Amino acid sequence: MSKFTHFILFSAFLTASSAFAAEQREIVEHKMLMDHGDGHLMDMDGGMVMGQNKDKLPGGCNKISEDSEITVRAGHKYAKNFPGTMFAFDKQEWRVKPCTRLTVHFINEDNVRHQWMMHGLPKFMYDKGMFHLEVTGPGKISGTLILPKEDRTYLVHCDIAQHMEKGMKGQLVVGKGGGTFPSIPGLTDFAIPDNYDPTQTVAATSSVQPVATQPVVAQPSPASQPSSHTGTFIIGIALGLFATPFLVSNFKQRFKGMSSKDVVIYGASLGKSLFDQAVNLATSLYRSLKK
Ligand SMILES: [Cu+2]
Repeated sequence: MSKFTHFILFSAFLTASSAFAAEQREIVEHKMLMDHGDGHLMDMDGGMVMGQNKDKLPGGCNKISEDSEITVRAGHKYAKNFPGTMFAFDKQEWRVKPCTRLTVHFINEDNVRHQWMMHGLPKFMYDKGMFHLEVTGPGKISGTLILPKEDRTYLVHCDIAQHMEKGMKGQLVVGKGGGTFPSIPGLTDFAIPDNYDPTQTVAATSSVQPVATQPVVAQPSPASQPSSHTGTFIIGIALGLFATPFLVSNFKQRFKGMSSKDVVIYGASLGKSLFDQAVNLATSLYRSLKK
């Protein structure tokens, strides 16, 4: 190989390896957390655990049924699996037995803040019924809680503005669970389904009950009330059909014996007055029809 070929190959290698290094951002593990009491731990680098509970048994649990660990990854790249989303967890559902002591290792692979926030826990044990892991990424944080005895499905989401709406949502099922949540990517139907089919818009508008949050319903549907544009259009076509033969014979008579120059001058002035008359006629006709 020539020196030049070597140079090209070496440059290509450098470019590829630096791009790879940029993709593989280092995950910082947040281990040195300050304990603020009541299960609230945090550090000064964007790591936080709320609702940590390693030993208090929820009512109905005589003992810890089992120790379990899950690793949850959060990041923009996991949204690729779900069209229309921007953020996601690597999984959308986790299942544990009642009275499990669960340790969650939460890895945020993005350069922004993400959370793994659980709702609906008994409030006498967990402040606001929440267990909450948060890390400004890229980083890893771990926390532990003990789940109640009841079969129940708990909402898990990231509470940073718009992250849940854009896909970062899941559910933790204890035992047999109880119900499910809408709009969990790949798992449950969206609460408000997207409709990209223009032919279905009319049907959807007439069948769906009016909802304040759907502005499309506020417009009158074409079937129940013809729009003013349609009315004007029909009058225009009718005028054109009736007026054309009349105008043609009229012009033939007027232009008899005139030179071409005279025709142009006459036509220009006639054109304007005809146009004005047509507009007046159409307007009055439309008004009378509308009454
Ligand atoms: Cu987030």
